[in-house]
Amino acid sequence: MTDRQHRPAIVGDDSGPKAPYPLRMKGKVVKGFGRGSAELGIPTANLTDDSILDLLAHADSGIYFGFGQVVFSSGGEAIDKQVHPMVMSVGWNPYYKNEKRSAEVHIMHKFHSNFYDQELRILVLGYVRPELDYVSVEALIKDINTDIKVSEASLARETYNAYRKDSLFENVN
Ligand code: ADP
Ligand code: RBF
Ligand code: MG
Repeated sequence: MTDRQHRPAIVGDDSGPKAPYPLRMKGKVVKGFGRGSAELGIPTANLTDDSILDLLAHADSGIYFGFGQVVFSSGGEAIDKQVHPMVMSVGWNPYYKNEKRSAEVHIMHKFHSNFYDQELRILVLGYVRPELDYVSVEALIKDINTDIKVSEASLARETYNAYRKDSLFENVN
């Protein structure tokens, strides 16, 4: 259906996030639909339903950008505590015809392992685009990869990058 050729390389006001952003949330990472890595090659962490209630109340369906941090309760990456750029999809996944609105987060970082059951903290700083239906899974993957580039470029501005030090995040160095 949709195959948009032209997309802006950067989104959000240069002077920094505008209301209702920043939106903050934290929750436990739970199992999703098992499609992210398997079909798209892009893992997306799902949060528990209760941790996204506030987000769903403020955010339309669509794609958002910001920063995320996994707070590992134990194990090898426990000392990592890094804050990474992230993209988040909020909605019904029209391409897959889901029956429940959900939020899933792809973090732009190569983790050594899965982090189910760990705490994920998410700071949403802006909106990228509406949720779309696609002719093919390839077209969806192409747009997600553009979302990742657009989000990284948007977050690199100092007015956004400064939010890495937000009080939401633990032990930021
Ligand atoms: P599910 O359907 O259970 O969400 P996915 O195939 O979408 O499964 O994979 C998501 C899981 O992969 C996350 O819950 C997390 O444990 C792990 N993961 C590893 N690296 C990342 C990453 N960079 N971003 C998001 N999740 C990741
Ligand atoms: N699903 C859609 O049906 N339409 C979209 O426009 C869409 N955009 C996405 C953008 C990003 C950045 C991510 C991470 C996911 C997006 N998805 C979209 C969700 C995708 O269908 C989902 O990750 C897989 O179904 C795995 O649950
Ligand atoms: Mg997923």
